[in-house]
Amino acid sequence: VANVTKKPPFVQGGRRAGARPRALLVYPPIYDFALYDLFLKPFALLRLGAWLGRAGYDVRLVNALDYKDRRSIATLGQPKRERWGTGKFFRQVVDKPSLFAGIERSYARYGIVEQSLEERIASERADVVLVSAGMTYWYPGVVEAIRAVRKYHPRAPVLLGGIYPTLCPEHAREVSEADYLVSGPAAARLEEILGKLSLPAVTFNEDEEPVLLPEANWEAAAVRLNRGCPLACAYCSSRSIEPKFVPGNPDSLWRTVREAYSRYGTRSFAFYDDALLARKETALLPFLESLSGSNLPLSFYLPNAVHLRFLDFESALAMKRAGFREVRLGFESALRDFHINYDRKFEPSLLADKLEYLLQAGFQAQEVIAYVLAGLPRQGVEEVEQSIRYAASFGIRVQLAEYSPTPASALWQTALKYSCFPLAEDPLVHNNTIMPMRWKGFTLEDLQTCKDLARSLSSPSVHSPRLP
Ligand code: B12
Ligand code: SF4
Repeated sequence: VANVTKKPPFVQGGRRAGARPRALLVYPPIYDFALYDLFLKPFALLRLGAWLGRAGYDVRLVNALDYKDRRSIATLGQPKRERWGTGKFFRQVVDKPSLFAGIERSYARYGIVEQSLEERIASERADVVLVSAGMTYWYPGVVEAIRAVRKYHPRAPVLLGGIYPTLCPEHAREVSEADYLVSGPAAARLEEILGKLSLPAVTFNEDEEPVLLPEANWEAAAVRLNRGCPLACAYCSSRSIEPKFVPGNPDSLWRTVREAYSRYGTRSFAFYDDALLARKETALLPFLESLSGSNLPLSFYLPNAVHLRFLDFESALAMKRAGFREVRLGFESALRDFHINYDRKFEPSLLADKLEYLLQAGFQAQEVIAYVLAGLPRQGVEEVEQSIRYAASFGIRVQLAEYSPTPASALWQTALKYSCFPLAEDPLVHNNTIMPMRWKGFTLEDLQTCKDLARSLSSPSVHSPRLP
């Protein structure tokens, strides 16, 4: 009898028929002048992972920003970390791209060493690979990750989504080497792509439930309650990333938090919301109420800041009781005209009342941080100095948020007109460290002076403030 070896029927990517499809999520390394881990997590991928997992996919994550990788520790040393989950990443100084030739700062690759990244990718199997990209100017890490995937999984289709392909789709099409780009929300496009690849359709969930994987939950996790933002500030791209504001489901967030705590002991949670306080009566407040009855030892952080206009005493008190360790506020400027021109966010004279709510609720002044926006097109340094002095005069901490021009924001055309960098050609120069909108009225040296001023004035003493 002839020895017939019967080949198993294969579908896409060499997967045996009937076997669970394998989805590999890849969070790339980052190239930048500086990078601090203020709760930087692959949130979008984890959310997609939940959809894929529910549809029967075997979901695996390769996180290039892992800070516990053994080989990287042996080569580069252990990065300094804080117990609540912030800190440094592995860092290797690399050659600067030629566009940055005149910039006197070192440029670095952040993340696990290349050999570890490749080994992790090689050790996984994949029927489909999903890569997500953060800032537009972080695309070099995306290209590196996709090349590594290609090397070990030449037949696996690679999908790229997130901020970079959403805000710079043409550039991403030319440069990224991905097979499929997803700009903006994933649901419809993902369905279409998976269909084309003869892979099972995913099970969408409107709620912001991420898949819970151990390495995304060490010490800290990112969560999101509401999607999008009801405002449309001229310097922000939120609307093109998520076209409408969708208030979240407090029960679903509570499930996620409880599950992360019981499975992995996660105690710190950072909100990725654009507008956490918007529609708080049906979203944040009920969530905080569920929490306060639970007595779990949890801490909450707001790396993205909240809207001053939506803050009241009730929400301040509920946040304090629930374990918010700090409150970051999107203050931006003390000048009324700034808000009239750019964001209509709030009346700056309201800061005093809003801070009073926070202090009465039990927050210390040093636990309150006001972001002041610096480096907008043709913004003068005096305006930023005034805003720093004004916010700091309440005794709270002040931090600069350095402007990064983003395509699809209302200020983009003005930014193109005044920038001395090729913003439209290469997203690398969206990087706020180089101060893309510098001009004689606000130089790099002025920016440093503002940063020093903010640092020196961020002391706990409380004075009676006066608007400039
Ligand atoms: C959370 C956040 C942060 C966090 C984490 C950053 C990060 N990238 O993870 C922190 C606080 C660290 C941060 C910091 C800053 N941020 Co920020 N941040 C955000 C925010 C609010 C969310 C980003 C995020 O992770 N979203 C998760 C998204 C991607 O998930 P999602 O919506 O579920 O994704 C959907 C789709 O995108 C898609 N998708 C996503 N990935 C993938 C992958 C695949 C394969 C597929 C198929 C689909 C897909 O599917 C999902 C479901 O539909 C955005 C604004 C926004 N609304 O997005 C700004 C934003 C990214 N930040 C911005 C800026 C300017 C900054 C700062 C420079 C601010 C400052 N001046 O200091 C700093 C710099 C960061 C640094 N150097 O460390 C800009 C981007 C600038 C740029 N050039 O790219 C944004 C867009 C805000 C803006 N101004 O418009 N930020
Ligand atoms: S800057 Fe903040 S308030 Fe303004 S549109 Fe963006 S997310 Fe909304």
